[in-house]
Amino acid sequence: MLTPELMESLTDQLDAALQSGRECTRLTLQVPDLSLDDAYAIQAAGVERRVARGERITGYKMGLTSKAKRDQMNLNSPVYGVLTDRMQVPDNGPFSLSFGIHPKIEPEIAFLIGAPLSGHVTREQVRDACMGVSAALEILDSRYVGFKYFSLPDVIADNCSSSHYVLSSQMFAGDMDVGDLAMAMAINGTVVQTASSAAISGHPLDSVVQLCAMLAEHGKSLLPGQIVLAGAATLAEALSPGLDVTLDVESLGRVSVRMA
Ligand code: OOG
Ligand code: MG
Repeated sequence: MLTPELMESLTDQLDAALQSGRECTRLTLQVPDLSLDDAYAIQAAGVERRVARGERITGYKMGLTSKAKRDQMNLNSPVYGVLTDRMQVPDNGPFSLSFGIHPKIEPEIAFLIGAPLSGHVTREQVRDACMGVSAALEILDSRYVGFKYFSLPDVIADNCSSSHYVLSSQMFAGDMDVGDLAMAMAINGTVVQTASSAAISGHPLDSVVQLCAMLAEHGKSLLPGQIVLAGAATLAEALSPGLDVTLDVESLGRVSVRMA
C-alpha cells in the first residue's frame, strides 16, 4: 500500500506530464514494487482530477489484448483505461498533434453498451448488451520518457497510454458477427497494418468479457451509453503532422483522422 502522500505525488507527476506535454520518468523507478492495485488507484486518481476539470467519463479502453502488442511491449496481460468526452475526435476530423508527446495510432473496434454489464458475463451476454459496433482508431501517447515503461503497473497508472479516440460515424446496430473481420489501416493511402479482428482477444466481444471481470475487481461496471474500445488488432504506427490515417473494417466501414 502506498502512503497518501506518495499516491498524491505519483498522481501529480503523471497529471503534470499530461497537462504540460512534457514526459516524466516511469513510476517504477521510484517505487519498484508498485502493485497492480496501486497502479489502478493512481489511474483512478488521475481520472478524478480530469473529471474535476470538467471532463465526463464516456467509457473504457482495453489494452494489450493482441499478441502482437503484448510481444512488442514484452507484457503478458490485458489492461484497461478510462475514456472521457475530451478524448473523442470526430470521424474524418483534424487532430492537432501540438500537445502530443510521442503519439501513435492503432486500429480498433468499438462497442456502444446498451444495457448494464457487470462481473462475470458471457460473450453472448455482452453481445446482447451491445447496442452498436463501429470501426475505431485509438491515438495513444505515453507520458513516459521515450514511450518506454516495460511494466504493467507503469502503463496502468498512465491510463494505459490513452490520448484520444475516433469512432466511425457509421455505427452498426443489431446482430453482426465481429469475430473475424478484415481490418486494414492506411497512412496517406498506403496500407501499413492489416489483421483479422480475431487478433483482438480471440474475439472482440471477449475483450468486453475480460473488461467486465477486471472492472468488478475495482467495484465498477459498464453502464448504458458507455463506449468500449476493444483493443488494437495490430501494432501502433507513429504519428506526425500531415498524415491522413484511415481504417477500413470489413462490413463496418471506414473511420479516418487527419493529423494537423
Ligand atoms: C498500451 C496501450 C495498449 C492496445 O490497444 O493494445 C492499447 C501501449 O501500447 O502503450 O491501447
Ligand atoms: Mg488501444
